[in-house]
Amino acid sequence: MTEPFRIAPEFLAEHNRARAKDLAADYEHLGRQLARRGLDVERITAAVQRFCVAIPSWGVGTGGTRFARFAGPGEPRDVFEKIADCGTIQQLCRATPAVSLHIPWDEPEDPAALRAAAAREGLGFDAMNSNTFQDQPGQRLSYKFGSLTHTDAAVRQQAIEHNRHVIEVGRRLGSRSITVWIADGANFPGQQNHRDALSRYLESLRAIYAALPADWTMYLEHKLYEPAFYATVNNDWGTSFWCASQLGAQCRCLVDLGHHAPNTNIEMVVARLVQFGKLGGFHFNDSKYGDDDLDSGAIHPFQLFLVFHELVDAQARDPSFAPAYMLDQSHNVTDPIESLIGSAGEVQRAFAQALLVDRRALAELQLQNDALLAHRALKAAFQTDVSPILAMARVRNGGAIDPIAAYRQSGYRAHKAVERPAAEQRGSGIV
Ligand code: PSV
Ligand code: MN
Repeated sequence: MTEPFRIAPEFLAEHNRARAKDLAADYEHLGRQLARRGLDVERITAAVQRFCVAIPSWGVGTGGTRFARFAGPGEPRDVFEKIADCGTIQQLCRATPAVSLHIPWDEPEDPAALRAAAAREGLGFDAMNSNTFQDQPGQRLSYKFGSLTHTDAAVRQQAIEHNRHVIEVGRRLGSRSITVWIADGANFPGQQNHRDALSRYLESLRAIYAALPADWTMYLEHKLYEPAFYATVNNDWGTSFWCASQLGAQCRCLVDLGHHAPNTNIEMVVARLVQFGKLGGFHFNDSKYGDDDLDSGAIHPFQLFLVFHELVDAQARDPSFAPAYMLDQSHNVTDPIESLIGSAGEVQRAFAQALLVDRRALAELQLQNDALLAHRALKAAFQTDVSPILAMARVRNGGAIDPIAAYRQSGYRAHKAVERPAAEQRGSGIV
């Protein structure tokens, strides 16, 4: 059997060589502009070089809606091929060194072999994701009416055991966290007792929490609606915060940007969770109407910047503050690899822009109640084109100056289309 296609280091070096002069000029120009504002471009580039966002294992397969899924050519057919695609993303953008695995969609038969394959790609494992929102083939009891909050203790126990199993798989992969998202809720007023359902949720979470290794974190992911359209048990950050507080120090809240009502002030949700010591991580994506799972920064880049403004503020106050970042998107009409490379770049961009905020000047303007100039202080940072910083950070980390162009020119997808003849449709594409 021939070896699977990989992008050659020489190809990447040539790509960068052809663009190095222009990048140097743009970077130098931006550096001079920033210096006039009292900012050291090298310090910002170094921070961007350290910035990481994890890739979900399900993200490299083409997504779908409840209407259809249009499979792309050369899609990964198993978890090893998914790891290879994640390796390619990391090779080009150098901001995505970890994969967030979904069990059972990407359950490895041999976790040690998967861990070794990931290590060969320079990848580790980020948070594990459990799945009690679907019934799996051969599953004993159904989650149709809930999992961790089900009225039947036997169903709850089955969902608890699944989560404990996910922790065990994660331990063998070198992961140090689990994200729990449940779809439990109600479609009709009267269908569930809201208080009792939440009590059952907490009780089940306690049983999972008890199985957490001492160096692990458990993230609770809230979601306003869908698939439960009337009421979801863990529906908002307040509920999530209360549960995480009840459980203890190893439990924190995870904010998925798509899991809020339209127009929710998400940066304030972030600020509150940070202030209360319970902000654990993010699922980045973008949306126009609901949980659209569009590419990060595609619709609301200013909101993404404002979220990072809070995060950079949090880190300035507490250097140990280090939430877990992951992309959680569904790529329906694009090549998932291109979307993930682009999205990692957009998240990095928001981070870099937030580093440009003159925080001392902003604090002074806030004290003076100068609303207009305070706002403009944020806008000055947001409106700075930090692209040369992002490209320089990538290249210094060993990646591509223009990763999407490099990916297209490499012919990676065409090679995979030959190597990976279309398999039957898999459930893991539809997220
Ligand atoms: C739910 O909408 C969610 O955001 C959760 O993170 C799931 O694990 C993921 O999407 C995939 O369905
Ligand atoms: Mn999510």
